[in-house]
Amino acid sequence: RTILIARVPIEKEALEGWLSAIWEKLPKGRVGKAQNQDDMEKATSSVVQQEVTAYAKSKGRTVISIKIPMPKVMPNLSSVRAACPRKAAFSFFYPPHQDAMYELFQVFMKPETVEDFIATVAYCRDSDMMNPRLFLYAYSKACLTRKDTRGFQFPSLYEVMPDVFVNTVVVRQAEEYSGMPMEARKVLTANGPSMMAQAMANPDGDLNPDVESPAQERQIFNRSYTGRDFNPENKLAYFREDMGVNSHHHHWHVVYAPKEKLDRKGELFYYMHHNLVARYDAERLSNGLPRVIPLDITTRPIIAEAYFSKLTAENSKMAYAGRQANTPVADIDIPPDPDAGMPDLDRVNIEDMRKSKDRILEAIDSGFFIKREELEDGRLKLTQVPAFPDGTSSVTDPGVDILGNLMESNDFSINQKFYGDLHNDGHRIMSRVHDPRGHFKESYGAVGDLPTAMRDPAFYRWHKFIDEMFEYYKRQMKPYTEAQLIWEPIQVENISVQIKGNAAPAPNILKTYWMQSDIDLGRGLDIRRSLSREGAIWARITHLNHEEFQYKINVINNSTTPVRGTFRIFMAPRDNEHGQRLYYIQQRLLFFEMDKFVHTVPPGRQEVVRESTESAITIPWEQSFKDLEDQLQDGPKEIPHIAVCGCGWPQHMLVPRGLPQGMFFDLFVMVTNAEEDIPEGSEPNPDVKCKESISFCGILNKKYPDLKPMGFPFDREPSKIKSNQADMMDKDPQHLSGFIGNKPNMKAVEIKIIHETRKVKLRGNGAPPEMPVREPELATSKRTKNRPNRNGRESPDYFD
Ligand code: CUO
Repeated sequence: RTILIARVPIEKEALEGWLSAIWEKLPKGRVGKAQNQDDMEKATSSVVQQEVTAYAKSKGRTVISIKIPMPKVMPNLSSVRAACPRKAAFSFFYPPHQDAMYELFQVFMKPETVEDFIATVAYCRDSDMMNPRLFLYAYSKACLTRKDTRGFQFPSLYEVMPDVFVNTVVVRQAEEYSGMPMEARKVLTANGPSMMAQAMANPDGDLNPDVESPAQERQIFNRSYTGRDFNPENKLAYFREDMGVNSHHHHWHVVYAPKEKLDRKGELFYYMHHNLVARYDAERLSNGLPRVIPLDITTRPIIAEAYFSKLTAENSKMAYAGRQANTPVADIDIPPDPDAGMPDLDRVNIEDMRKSKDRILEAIDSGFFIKREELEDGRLKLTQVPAFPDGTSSVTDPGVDILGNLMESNDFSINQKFYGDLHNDGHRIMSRVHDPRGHFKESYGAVGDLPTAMRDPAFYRWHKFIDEMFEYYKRQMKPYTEAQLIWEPIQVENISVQIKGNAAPAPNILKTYWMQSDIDLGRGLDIRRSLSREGAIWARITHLNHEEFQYKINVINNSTTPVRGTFRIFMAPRDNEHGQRLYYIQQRLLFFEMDKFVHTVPPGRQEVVRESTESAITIPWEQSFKDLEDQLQDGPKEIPHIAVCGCGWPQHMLVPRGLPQGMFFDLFVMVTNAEEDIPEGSEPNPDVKCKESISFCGILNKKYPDLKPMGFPFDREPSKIKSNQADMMDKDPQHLSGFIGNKPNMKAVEIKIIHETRKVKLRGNGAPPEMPVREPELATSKRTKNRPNRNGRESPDYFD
C-alpha cells in the first residue's frame, strides 16, 4: 500500500517519517476497506494525493510516497475487535479493554524488522476492526518498548486526539474552517475568553476596570472553560482542564502501564498522584477554596461536585457523560453491549470495594499481606509477605511498592483476588455514576479515561482518599531519626529564589500570570483537506504561567574533599483556608516536589544555582505541545521520545497561582548524600534526546534514580520534640521550623507568589498577528451578551 508522507528529506529521516506517517490523520480511513495491495493503491486515490500535496505545500514541503508492504504475518484482530470495536468508547479502566490493548501490543512486538513492524502497524491502523484509541495506546507502548524504534517521537497528544482536549464546539468550529480558505478563518478560542485578547490590547485596563480582586478576575478570566463561577469548583477549571496536565497524566499511565514491570512502579503510583493532589490543594488555597475532601466511595457517598466536560469522542461520536451535583454513588451493573465495546458485563460492586479497603487496612495494621500464587498442579500457595520488609525504623521502605501495586491495582498485585482492584474500581464507579445500570446506553464520564480524568473535580477527591490509605501505611513507620536525616558534611546556609531579568523584584518573590498560546488543530482533525483547505487552524489556549527564576542555595562543605549531594526542593502553602498558619503535621502532606538534582560541592563555601526550567518534574512546553513538523525540519537530533518525552508535569504549571497581594509558601531544601541515594543502573539513556521528568516518570527502563523513599523526608510523621519538663508531654513540631530544628543540611525560606491579575502574555508561536480572534461560543449566552451591566457599562458578563 502507499503511505503518503508530507515531509522531507526522506533519506535522512526515513524511519521517523514512516513511523510518523502512521500517525498522520491525512490518509487515514480512506484505505481501510481495501482487501489487497492493488486495491489499497487504488484507494489511495488522487483525491488523497491532492490533499496531502496541498497540505505539504502549505508547509513548504514536498511529498514522497512510500510503498508499505503487507505484514509478513497477517494479524488476527478479531478478538481485539470483539473487545473494543472501532466505534466503541475505549476506557483504560475497563479490564476487557486493557486486555485487548495488551493483545494488540503483543502483535506489534512480534515483527522482527522495523519495516515489518511498520507494515503491521499500518495494516492494523487502517483495519475496520481497529479502535483508534486502543490503537494509540498499543502503538505508543510498542514504540516505547521495541529496541528498533528507540528515538522515535510522536506528535503531541492534542494533535492526535484533539477531541479529548478541546471542547466539542471548538472541534466543530475547526472542522468548519477546514473547508474555508485561510483568509476566512479566525483564531479559535479553545478555552478562556477572548477578553484576554482585549485585555492585552488594553493593558491598563480601561476595558476591565473592575479587575482588582481575584473574584473579579475570575469572572473575566476563567469563565469560558467548561462552566461558570456560580459553581466554586469552576475556579480551578484552568488547572483541571490544562492540556499539559492531562497530557502528562495520560503519558504517565502509558509508561507505567498495568502490565509493565518497572522499578518501584507501585511506589511511583503513590508518589506521582500524591504530588498531583498536593499541587491541586495549593491551587485551591490560592483560589479561596478549602483543601480537597477525600471521597470514600466504599461508604456509598453522594458526590457533591458536578462535572460536564463538553468533550465528545470522535470515533464513537459519544459525548463524555456529565454528572449532576449530588449524585449518589451506586453499584455498576451493566449488561454486555458488544456494539458499544462492552463485551462483558460491566460490574463493580461497592461491597467488594469495601472489603478491599478493609483488607488492605487490616494488612497494614497486622503487618503482613497475603500473597496468592496458583501452582502448576492447580494448588494454591498462600504466603505472608511483610508489609514493612525492612522494618518500620529503616530509612528504606520497600513495602510501599507492594501496597501501590495492589491499591492501583496492576498486574503486580500480589493478590488481586483478595485485595481487589480498589483504585481502578473507584474510577469506574465515578465514571458510570450517571447511568450505573446502563439503562440509557450512555458513555462513561471524563474520569473514566486517562487523558480526561484530571478534568473532573471528583478525580482529586478519590485520589485524596487513595493517598490517605498510603498515609495510613506511612504512619505505621517510625519517624526518621536525626541520624537518618542529617548529613554532616553539608551545611545549607541560605536559600532563595530570584526571578530572572532586569526588572526582577526582590528575592523570594515569584510571579504567576496568564498566558495564551496557539496550537494547530488542523493536523489532528480527521478532515479532508483539498487545495482550498490548506494551512493551520489555530486555536488559542489560555493557561497559567510564571516568570522563570533561579534557586540560589548557599552551602558549606565542611569536609576536606568534594562531596556529591542530592538537592531536594519542595514547596507548600504556609496557611490554611482560614488564613491560619498550617501546623507542620498538616503542612507535611501539602509539600510538593519542585526539583531534585545531584551536585558536587567542593570543600568550603559555594553558591549552587539552579534554573527553574531544569526541574526534575517538568518537561518544557515544546515537549507537551511541540509542533512536530517544525522540529523535524531542524533535524532529528532534538527529536524526543514518545511517551517518556510526553510524560512530565508541564513547565508552565510548575509554580502554583499566587494572589494579587501575594500568597505565602514555604520553600524547603534538603541535601543528602548522593553516594547513598543513587542506585547503580540509573544513568540517563543516551538515546533519549528529550528532557525526562525523572522524579515523576523515572528513567526509561532503568532503576528509579533515588533510593530514598519517594517523598522523603515528608513521607513520614516527624519525631516528637522532647519536653525537658517532667510533667509535659513530648509534642509534634508545631511548624516546619520545628521539624528542621538544627539540622544543618535543611533550610526553609518563606516566599511570596504574586499573581499578576492583569498580565496576559501572548506566546506568539502560532497565528499570524493580523488574524482576528473568534469569540467563544460555548459559555457565552447570546441573550445576555453585551447587555449593559448595573453600572451602565457594556458588559461581557453573562451574570447580569
Ligand atoms: Cu492516574 Cu487514578 O491513577 O488516574
